[in-house]
Amino acid sequence: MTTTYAIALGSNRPGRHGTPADEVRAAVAALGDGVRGVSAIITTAPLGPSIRAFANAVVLVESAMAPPAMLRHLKAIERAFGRRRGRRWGARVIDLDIVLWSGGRWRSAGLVVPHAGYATRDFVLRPLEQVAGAWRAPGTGRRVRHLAHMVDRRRPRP
Ligand code: PH2
Ligand code: MG
Ligand code: MG
Repeated sequence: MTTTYAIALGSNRPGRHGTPADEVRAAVAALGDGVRGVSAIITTAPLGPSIRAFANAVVLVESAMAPPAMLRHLKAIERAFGRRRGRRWGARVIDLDIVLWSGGRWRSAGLVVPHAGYATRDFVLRPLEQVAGAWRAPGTGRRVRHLAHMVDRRRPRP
């Protein structure tokens, strides 16, 4: 049986593929055949201690893998891109996070789905809305597009 994952991608450090946006594009390619939808790549202000702006995107990936296997797959891609374990939320060449899964909720060692912070992060919700606006987030009963509009309203405008 195949399931669908929404995977958030982020980069705020150049790597061997080029700029952070190039790293995000290369990571989408590395996700391969299962990719079903790709958002725009947006530039976002860092949340947390990092100084450099992020390139962020979200893709939908169809896969028969269970969440722990998908997590291992994403970590292997991160390592192949030169990601090193470092300070929490430090600058990174690529970050691949499972945000939502069509199977609903999952909880095991080191993995919680839906992603703990996504519902309040505009850098996840804005691209997520582009590929999965009608998806209902478990727990909230709200559609992704509704969550995206809620963070939008909270964001201060110039
Ligand atoms: N990821 C983080 C911490 N802060 N900020 C932005 N703008 N984009 C991210 O992807 C991001 C972040 C932890 O993974
Ligand atoms: Mg992350
Ligand atoms: Mg991560």
